[in-house]
Amino acid sequence: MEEELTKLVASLENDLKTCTKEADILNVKSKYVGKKSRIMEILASLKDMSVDDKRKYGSLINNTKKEMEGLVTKASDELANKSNITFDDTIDFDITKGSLHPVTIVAKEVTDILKRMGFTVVMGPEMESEYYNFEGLNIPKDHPARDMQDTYYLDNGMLLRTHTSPMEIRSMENYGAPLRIAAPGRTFRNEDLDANHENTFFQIEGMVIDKGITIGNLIYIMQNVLREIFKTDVKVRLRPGFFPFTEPSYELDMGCLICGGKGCPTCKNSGWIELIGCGMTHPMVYKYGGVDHEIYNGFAFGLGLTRLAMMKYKINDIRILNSGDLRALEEFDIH
Ligand code: FA5
Repeated sequence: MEEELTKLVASLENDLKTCTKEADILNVKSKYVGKKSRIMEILASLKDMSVDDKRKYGSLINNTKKEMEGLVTKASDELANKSNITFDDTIDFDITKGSLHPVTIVAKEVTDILKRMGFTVVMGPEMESEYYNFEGLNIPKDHPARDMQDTYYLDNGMLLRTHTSPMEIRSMENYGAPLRIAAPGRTFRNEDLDANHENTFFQIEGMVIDKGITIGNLIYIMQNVLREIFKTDVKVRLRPGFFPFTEPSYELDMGCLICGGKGCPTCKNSGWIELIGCGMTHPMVYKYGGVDHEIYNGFAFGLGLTRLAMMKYKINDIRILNSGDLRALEEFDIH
């Protein structure tokens, strides 16, 4: 018995010497002092020993087990002191395989274009108050427009922002007029999912406030952004829309690039993808934001970045973008 226990300790010490990372030590620990280890077997056999043997070996076995556990802890501490960082060799760090997410790429491209046109980029919270998401945008409680954007309400009385438009009010409050901001970010809606509707998607808000702004300025900016993103003129149409925070309001659709406008499941056979909501800012919104509408006016728009990424990279189903499935994303030519 004494000899076997001595050998076990020696063997454990040898194995611990070969450990270079915490995972190795855990393996050794399980081999020597784990549930199915030899020392546990010997310990369990104590109960069947004669009273004499129990007296003779009981404390020796227990002390050996404690000694072995102590050796493992010591080796683990020594390794941790050597370096706080341990690398797992099984992870493939080959960076040539990585690429930015398509939405990240178009978000950066759109913000860069807007920055060149004099816009300041601002970021806002994803968890919003009802005031900034609705009231400040002229959408009072019980207004039917609240049903247009099915909202995730939180237990703390806040909500997940349904659009980036709260940044209009926050920016007016923070910077006043004149103003030219772009606010990209994640937005959330309790939607039924389909090929072009997600419940988590990205928008970028744009707002311009100055003197003598017209709808022509709005159309010019939309055209410029799309021309620079697609490097060519794309087919668009502007149709009347309804938003309580703009008057007049418009929806801008672009010709579906998945089917070339012929009609497909992505555009629900219409040949068009709804991309941007926009309009001339409503007088009530200036009031909430503290801007003097006697002097200033302007426009705002909310562009769907996730749908823009779909069109740019010919991704036929929006759900692919949130799936986290790299194999699916690798199919698209993203550089
Ligand atoms: C809005 O969200 C308004 N806040 C836009 C706006 C801003 C109007 C400023 C006037 C002034 P809308 O719900 O239409 O509007 O969404 C704008 C864009 O976001 C859509 O055109 C679309 O590109 C994108 N979008 C909307 N819902 C979804 C969804 N479920 N999945 C993916 N993209 C969506």
